[in-house]
Amino acid sequence: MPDTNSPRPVPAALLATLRSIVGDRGLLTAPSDTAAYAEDWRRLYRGRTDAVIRPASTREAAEVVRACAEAGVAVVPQGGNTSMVGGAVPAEDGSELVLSLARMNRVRDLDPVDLTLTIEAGVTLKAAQDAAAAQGCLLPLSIGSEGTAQIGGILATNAGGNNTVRYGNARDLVLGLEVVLPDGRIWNGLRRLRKDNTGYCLRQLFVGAEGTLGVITAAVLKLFPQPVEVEVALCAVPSPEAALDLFTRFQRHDAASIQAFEYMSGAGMDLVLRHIDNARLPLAQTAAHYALIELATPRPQAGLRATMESLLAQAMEDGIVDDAVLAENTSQRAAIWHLREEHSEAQKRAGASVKNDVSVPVSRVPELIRRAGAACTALMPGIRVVPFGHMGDGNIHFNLAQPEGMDAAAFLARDHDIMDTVGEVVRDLDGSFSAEHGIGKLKPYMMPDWRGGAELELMRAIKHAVDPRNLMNPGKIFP
Ligand code: 2HG
Ligand code: ZN
Repeated sequence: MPDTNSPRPVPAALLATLRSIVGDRGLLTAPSDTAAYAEDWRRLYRGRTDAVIRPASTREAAEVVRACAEAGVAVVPQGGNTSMVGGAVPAEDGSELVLSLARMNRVRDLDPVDLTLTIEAGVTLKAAQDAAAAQGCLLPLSIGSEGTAQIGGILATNAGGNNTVRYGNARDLVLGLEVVLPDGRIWNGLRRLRKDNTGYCLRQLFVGAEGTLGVITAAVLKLFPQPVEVEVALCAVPSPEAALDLFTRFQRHDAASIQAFEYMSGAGMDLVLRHIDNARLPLAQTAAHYALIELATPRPQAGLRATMESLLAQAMEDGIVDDAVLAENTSQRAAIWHLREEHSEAQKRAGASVKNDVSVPVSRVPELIRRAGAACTALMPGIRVVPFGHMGDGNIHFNLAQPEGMDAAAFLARDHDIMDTVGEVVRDLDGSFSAEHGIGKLKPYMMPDWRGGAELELMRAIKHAVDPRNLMNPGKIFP
C-alpha cells in the first residue's frame, strides 16, 4: 500500500510550463493560497496540492490539461467547492493539481427567443440566474449554495435542488457542452438545438461524471419564461403522511404550477431557529413537521393566490394542515426560504452530522422517514434525526446529528454504520443511496453493493476508454 502521507511533489518543470500558459495570476502555489482549495465544505477531507491552476479561457484550460497529461500528473477540476461528498478535493499526498474554473466566468450568449443561455463553467449559479432574469427569463435550478456553486461543478455533479419536481435535474437543462478531454483536446458540443439525434448523447456522459472524464468549460442551458405570479406558503403539518397528502392535492389540482414542494422536520427547524441569524418562524408555534410550497407561473391572472388559499383551507378542514402562512411579498418569500436553505449551515454549527442524500419513490417518503428514523434511534439512542428535503421529487436528506454531548470524532467514526442503517431501509423501498450529491470520495465504497455487476463494469469501461491513465479526478466515484 502506498503511504498516502509521504509527499509526492509535482515536477518543478511542469509548474513552470503551467505558469507560462496561465501567467502569474493564473497559478497559486503558496500554501496559504491553495489550502482552501484542498479542503471540502464539510471539512471531511483535507488534501494537499502544489498548485491551483486558474485558466482564463478554454484554450488555456486545454493547454493546462495537455501539459499535465504529458507529465502524467492528475488534475482535479473544481468549481465553487461546495460538494457534500468531497468530490473536488485533491489527494492527501500532494500528487494532484487543482484546476479551478473560477476565472472562466463569462456569459457568452443569451437568446430570449431560443430560450438558451451559453455560459462558461466558472459563473456562479446565482450570477447565471440573474443574467437570465435580466432578460425576462428563468434558469430554473435552485440550490442552497447557489451563490458559490458554479455552473461547471453543477453540471459535472448533475445537481438537483428545489425545482427538480418541475424542471428535472441539471442534466435535463443541458442542450450543449464544451469539454476539455483528458488528453487536452477540446470537444465543442455547444449546440443549442432542441432536437439533435446523432448517435450517443455525449453531453450526458459528462454531466454527472464528477470530472472523471474531462473538464466542462462551457454549456448551453435551457431557459424558461420568467414567472409573473409566485406564491410561497409554509405549513405546519401533523405528519409526513399529511405532507404527502398535501403534495398530492396540489399535484392533482395543477401539477404544472408546483415550483417546489419541500419537507422539513421539527428537529431541523429547531436547529435553524437556534443557530441561524435572522431566522424567525412566521407561525404561532413550532411543529413536528413542515411543508414549504412554492407555486409559480408565467401565465398572467392565473389566480395562484386563490389556489393556494383554497387548497390550504380545505387541507386545514381535513386535518392535514395545522397552521399555514402565505408570503405577502418578496422579502417574506425569501424569509421562508431562508428557513429551508439554512438547514445545512445550522446542522454544521450544531456539531458533527452524518448525511444521507437518498431518494425513494415519492409515495414512500413518509415510510422512509419513519422507518429510517426508528432504525437510527435503535442503532444509537439519543441520535438526533433531522430529515428534510425535496419531498416533491422523493429526495430526502436523511441527516443525523450527533447526540448532545457526544464526542464528535466518536460519532463520525460510526458514519458507515449509520449510512448502512439508512441504506437498508432505502434499499427496501427501492430507492437510491445518492439522489443529488453524487458519489465523490465519500461513497465509492457503496458502489459495488448498489451498482455492481454490469452497471459498474460499464462505467469502468467508459472511464478507461476516455481517461485510460486515470488522470481526471482520481479517487472519485470508483472504489
Ligand atoms: C439541500 O437540499 C442541499 O439543502 C444540502 O442538498 C443538504 O445538507 C444537506 O444534507
Ligand atoms: Zn438537496
